[in-house]
Amino acid sequence: MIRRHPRSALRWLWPPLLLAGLLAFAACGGAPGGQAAAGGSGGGSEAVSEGGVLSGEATVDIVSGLRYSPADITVKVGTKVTWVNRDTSGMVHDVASGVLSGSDLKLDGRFHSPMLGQGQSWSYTFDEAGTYPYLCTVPGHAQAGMVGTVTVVP
Ligand SMILES: [Cu+2]
Repeated sequence: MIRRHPRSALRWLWPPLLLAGLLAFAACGGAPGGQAAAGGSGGGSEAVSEGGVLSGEATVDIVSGLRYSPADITVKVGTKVTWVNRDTSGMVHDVASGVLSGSDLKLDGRFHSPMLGQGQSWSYTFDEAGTYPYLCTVPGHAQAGMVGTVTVVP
């Protein structure tokens, strides 16, 4: 039975119910059997407590002050990380896998972006678990603190 009001102000009746439907898709996963603890094979465990493991896609902003933001992220294997140069000073920066040793750059060649101008971006997909320190190779930048780390977890 439907009752109709003789007067109805329908023009503002737009409840945002569609959003609820989109969220319903996110509930998948879960092991049906429940795995017992398997025997660990040695090695130190890498703590992942940065506030959340990112997956799918992640973005690191290159910001003014010679910094990556956030400098340290933790992602699942297979995550595509995109660095975006948002440094309003107009300086170019890059993203090179390696570490700072003293004042020397020690690149390991796992990845190395081109120089990114303001507004430009570059992406890399991490297909193997591990720890990936990186830095900016513009002279003086890494030494000033322009370093970061991507931690990739299974
Ligand atoms: Cu730089």
